[in-house]
Amino acid sequence: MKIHSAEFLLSASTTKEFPAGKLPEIAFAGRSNVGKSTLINSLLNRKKLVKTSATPGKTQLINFFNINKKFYFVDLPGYGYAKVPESVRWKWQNLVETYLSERKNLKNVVLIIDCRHNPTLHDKQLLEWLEYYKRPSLIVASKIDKLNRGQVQKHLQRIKKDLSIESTPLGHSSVQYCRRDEIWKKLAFYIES
Ligand SMILES: Nc1nc2c(ncn2[C@@H]2O[C@H](COP(=O)(O)OP(=O)(O)O)[C@@H](O)[C@H]2O)c(=O)[nH]1
Ligand SMILES: [Mg+2]
Repeated sequence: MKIHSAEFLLSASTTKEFPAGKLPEIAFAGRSNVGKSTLINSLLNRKKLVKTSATPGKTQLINFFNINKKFYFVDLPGYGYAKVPESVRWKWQNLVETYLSERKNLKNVVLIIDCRHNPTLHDKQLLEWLEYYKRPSLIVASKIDKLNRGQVQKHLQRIKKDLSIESTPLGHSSVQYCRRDEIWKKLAFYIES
């Protein structure tokens, strides 16, 4: 995909703030700190369009980015961060669940899992949820540069088995920029369909 423009549009804290119009959307979901914002930057070839953070739990809003004035990338707040107060967590969950279940523009949800760890209960619940709402998803295993070459396949197969999914997750590293073309090819299909 050739990126001509990539601009931050808005941060939504309520459903009323979601952008109007019909542009297709690709959302990025996963545990806090798994590499959602980094993957977006890596796909767009931008270093700092989306703020990344070594401190987990920073993004509490749904952030929309307008790409090529043709579609949106949507950075969802990360889940599973223990230090967030219950009341705040409930609010995010509500916002994200409404977005995922009702948003007509949403074409695909990229679920990101850290390749080094087993998928969490939250990851599994989200996937079941997406299946229930018949939302197509793409599983990306992040940070594969943290594993030895020989270990990568083993870890990808373990994630596949653990999530009971049909295709092997795509392993990605924002350090080595690997498999970006493959991820784009899959996403382009949903953006264009
Ligand atoms: N080595 C390595 N570090 C990564 C990779 N992706 C993300 N990170 C780091 O992981 C941390 C969290 O990334 P971020 O994108 O902010 O996670 P988010 O909370 O899911 O949006 C940051 O310190 C990133 O630099 C990757 O592919 N390889
Ligand atoms: Mg983030």
